[in-house]
Amino acid sequence: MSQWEDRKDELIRKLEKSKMTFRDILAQDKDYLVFTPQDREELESLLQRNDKVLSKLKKGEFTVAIVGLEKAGKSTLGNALLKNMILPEYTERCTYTTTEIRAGSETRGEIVFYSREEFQTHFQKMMVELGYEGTAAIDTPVETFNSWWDTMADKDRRTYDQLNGTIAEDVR
Ligand SMILES: Nc1nc2c(ncn2[C@@H]2O[C@H](COP(=O)(O)OP(=O)(O)OP(=O)(O)O)[C@@H](O)[C@H]2O)c(=O)[nH]1
Ligand SMILES: [Mg+2]
Repeated sequence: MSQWEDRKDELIRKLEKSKMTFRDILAQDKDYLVFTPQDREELESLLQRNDKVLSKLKKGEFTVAIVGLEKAGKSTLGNALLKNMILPEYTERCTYTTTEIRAGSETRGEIVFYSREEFQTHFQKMMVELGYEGTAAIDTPVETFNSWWDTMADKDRRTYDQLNGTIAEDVR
């Protein structure tokens, strides 16, 4: 741990030093003798990225992304890393959405809901992925969906088998 802290402090020092150096050079090069406006723009964007890393390092923040196919064990791995049971784990698809966990002083959760329009757009996108060519409404009864989806089994068995337990299940 102390080794990590030492390396972190060293990186903070280096990043701060390079930031000051570039800021100084840019301030003195008012007439674009050293850097062209394009160079300057590139440097500015690098400095902004530098600032982001610096502020994360100073706060001791870092991001771990867990990405994988459905039911791959992402939530289980996340819970193991957190040594807690925060994320729902199940034998079937269950998380359905991107989840973000941040360290904080209190334990709390924030749920962001789709608006009806956003949900409709999302739903339409899933229907297109299933091969539906028309406009799909979210309040269509599930039986109507099931009879249409059954016809897809004859048309393209491979896609049907592939998506039946995933996107089709989400639509249901
Ligand atoms: N055998 C085995 N099963 C695992 C392992 N990791 C997770 N599982 C099981 O796999 C199932 C799915 O795990 P989840 O963690 O819910 O998977 P997920 O990727 O978060 O799933 P979604 O968020 O729904 O896409 C659960 O029943 C877990 O208990 C593992 O390393 N080995
Ligand atoms: Mg999950």
